[in-house]
Amino acid sequence: MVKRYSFGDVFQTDSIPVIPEAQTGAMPYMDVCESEMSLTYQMDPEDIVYGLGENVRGINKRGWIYESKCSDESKHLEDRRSLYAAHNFIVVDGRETFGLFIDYPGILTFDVGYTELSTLRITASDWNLDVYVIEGESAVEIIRTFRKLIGRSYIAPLWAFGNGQSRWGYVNAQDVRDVVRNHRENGIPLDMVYLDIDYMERFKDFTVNKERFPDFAEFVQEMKDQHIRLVPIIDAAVKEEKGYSVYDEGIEKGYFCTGADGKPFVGAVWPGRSLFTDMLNKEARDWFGDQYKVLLDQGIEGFWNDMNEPSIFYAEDRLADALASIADMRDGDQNLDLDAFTKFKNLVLDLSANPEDYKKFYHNVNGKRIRHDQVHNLYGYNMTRAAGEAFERLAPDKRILMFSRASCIGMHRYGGIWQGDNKSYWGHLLMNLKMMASLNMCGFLYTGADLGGFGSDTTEDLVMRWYALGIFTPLMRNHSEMGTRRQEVYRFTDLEGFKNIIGLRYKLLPYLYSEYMKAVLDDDLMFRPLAFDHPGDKRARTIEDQLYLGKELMIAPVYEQNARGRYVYLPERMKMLRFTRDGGMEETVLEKGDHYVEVPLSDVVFFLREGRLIPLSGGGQCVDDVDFENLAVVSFGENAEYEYYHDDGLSKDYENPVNRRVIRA
Ligand code: MIG
Repeated sequence: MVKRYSFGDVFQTDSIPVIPEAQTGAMPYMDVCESEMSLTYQMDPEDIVYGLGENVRGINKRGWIYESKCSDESKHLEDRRSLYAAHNFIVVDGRETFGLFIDYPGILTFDVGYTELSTLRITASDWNLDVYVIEGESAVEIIRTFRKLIGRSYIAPLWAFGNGQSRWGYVNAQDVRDVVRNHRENGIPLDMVYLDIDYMERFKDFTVNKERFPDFAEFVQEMKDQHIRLVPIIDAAVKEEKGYSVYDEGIEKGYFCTGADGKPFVGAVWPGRSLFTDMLNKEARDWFGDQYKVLLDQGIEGFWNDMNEPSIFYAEDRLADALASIADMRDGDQNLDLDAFTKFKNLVLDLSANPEDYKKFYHNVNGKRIRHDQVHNLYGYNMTRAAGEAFERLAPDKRILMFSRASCIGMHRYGGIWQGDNKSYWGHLLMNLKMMASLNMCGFLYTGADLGGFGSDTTEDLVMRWYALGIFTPLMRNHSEMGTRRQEVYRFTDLEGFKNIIGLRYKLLPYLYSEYMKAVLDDDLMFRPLAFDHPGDKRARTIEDQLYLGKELMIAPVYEQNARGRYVYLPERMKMLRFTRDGGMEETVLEKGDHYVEVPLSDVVFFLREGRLIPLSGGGQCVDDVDFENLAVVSFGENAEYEYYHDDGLSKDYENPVNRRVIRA
């Protein structure tokens, strides 16, 4: 059951497609304090608080304070309060079980026992918001009700479940060819190569550098002939440059956000001085979406949207002030004491991602001027919506791959997300796992993290362990930052090991795609905390380093350096499946309880539940190679059966009953 409580003058976010009638009575569960602009709940010691999608820390969000404030947050440190997203949905599970969604485009704080250990307090920056209270028998039921409310999640094409290789630093066609050749020659499956900002003409969206890619359409085709799709990046900001058609047109039509003086607001990003399309203005949004056509026409079928928090390196006027202050300092006393030095240093450090800059520009929503900071969390969402809505117009029968960095709930209907600039830290491998569950709760199913870690130098064992998780995530992509150690798997020593692990992804594809599609179509979770299936099991309620994947499997990746294995808790009897480096598979039945499981670096181990089976394909070098019809099965129990989802993976005939059939042992 869903109840909406409305306060003040609510901005229409379109997070929820069909808005239910507002309630008039008092809100259950939460103490509403309008003067403090907050909602408060006293938590029971046993309560778990789930949700918040993309954010730091655990699956149980208790013990920290989080902010919904889309930020270019490249460190993912434990002391941060937000990452790139604003996912305002939580479930309190315990003495009382209920869900809350705050439909609100500005900055929100979720203090989940930070200020006071047992107090949950949600605070808004102004009191214009809709609060949805969602009730149901269990956390799972509440989440399904919520997911139905927010509308069906974006569906990626089947090929996007292949292995993808990316690096900020593949600058021309030859670099891409080398990546593909190294995979193919070594027998490492590959379906996608991503193009980062260097493919563009001086970082101008919707252009391709002609020296680096002399005939782009031809190159796209050359790659497709090898079963490789190129996936270019699109940045949020548009370069200021007369003669660049996107800039000229946007200026002429008035489609960019404006400053207080009504003139286009200038901030700097990759190309230097840039403008920000008014994604909240429908006409401007349609126009921006139409720009993707240039690349679609050259054979591109997928994109990733970046820097759409939006990330701003510096605002023009702040830079001018900083330079003036530095000039003053230069001319004055250069003996800087602590205070003076701090001030000096911060003049430069505070230029980037300065929240004050979000107060300097405006959107035009149906003729009304709205200051950006009040609707900040809707920007990335509406950039991706621009693309998603355009794809419906430009290629209505085709699935286009789309994922974004910034997001809020609502965007899940138009694209997936990747988990942003993580680092090559072991802790970020574990965070990748945890976030899968929280993101699924908020409607983001096509997701994954940069395998091997984006920032910092990685190591072979970290990359290998990370793949042993990444083969299960819908978005499977190795991506790294310019200047860091190269981390394509063929750069390392144990190629056989990598081949085994990545090869297993392709054997599991019939299962993974099936579970993904069923989760989307049934408003269900693909990845679940153990507690959801064992609400009465106290151990299961605390476990955050193992997850259920669909109804059949439990995964428990190794996430510690030099570990030879790990402890795994089985909330019930299960069959352990071990895939070894020689391509073999071992099956061992384990009883309920704790087990130390050895996991050599190149093995993949996971667990099959009793009475279930999973299909396995024969694998392949690309998704096109995989035979989704002639399947082997692995089962645990005699009467096991499986609901298998299979379609062409390209078109949109999702509801066709022939797509679902039952497989028996
Ligand atoms: O500030 O395009 O998260 O994946 O490689 C860096 C360069 C800008 C951030 C993205 C990252 C990408 C990088 N971009």
